[in-house]
Amino acid sequence: MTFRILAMVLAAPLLAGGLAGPVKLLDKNGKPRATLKDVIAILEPVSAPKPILGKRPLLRVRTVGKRFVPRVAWTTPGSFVTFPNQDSIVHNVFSVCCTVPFDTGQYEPGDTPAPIRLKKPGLVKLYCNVHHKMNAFLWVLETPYAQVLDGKAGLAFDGLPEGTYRLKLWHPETGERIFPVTIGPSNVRGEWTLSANLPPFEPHKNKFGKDYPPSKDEGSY
Ligand SMILES: [Cu+2]
Repeated sequence: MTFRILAMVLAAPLLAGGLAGPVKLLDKNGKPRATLKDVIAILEPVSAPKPILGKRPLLRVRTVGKRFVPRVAWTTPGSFVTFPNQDSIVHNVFSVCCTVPFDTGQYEPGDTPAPIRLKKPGLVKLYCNVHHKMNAFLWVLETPYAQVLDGKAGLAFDGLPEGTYRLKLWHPETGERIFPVTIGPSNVRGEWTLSANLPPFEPHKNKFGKDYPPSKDEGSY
């Protein structure tokens, strides 16, 4: 082993254990939902070493069947997102608050607007100016430890440096819950519960700050 490689190995943070366990998403009546769709788990280092963040690959949030797919996604500051239109109708993606206001303008089926650079960390709420009930949520994160839990399993992180972290669990209908976590030399198991007590759809204005006009097909979402 050359001196240079040895120095790199010694400089690398000590990889310790992982964090894993089930997450429950309870409805208002207390019953667990069948899936964890749209739950995101974010692990933010507190005393643990802060990893170097790289740019992530271009994130594609598609418009399909008058929905954003995926509805919850994440990336890092400086990375790009775009919105391929895979529907047979026009869309107009926009965000007015808070980290990155933008407006793709109306665009046709098959088109993909120019990628948008996400400069600042935070939660970007995505809407469509044509379809009131289209919404999606894009987390811009200063940690690489994040996963969207789209299924029945809980969360599972591994290769985590030792130290303390803040585990943030979020869903559009629960908001954010934060749990302190300590990662040591072995794997840590946990169990976490979220309760959906927010409305499934948050009313909002269009990109002009006005109410959406009544739509003939509102009931078809
Ligand atoms: Cu639309």
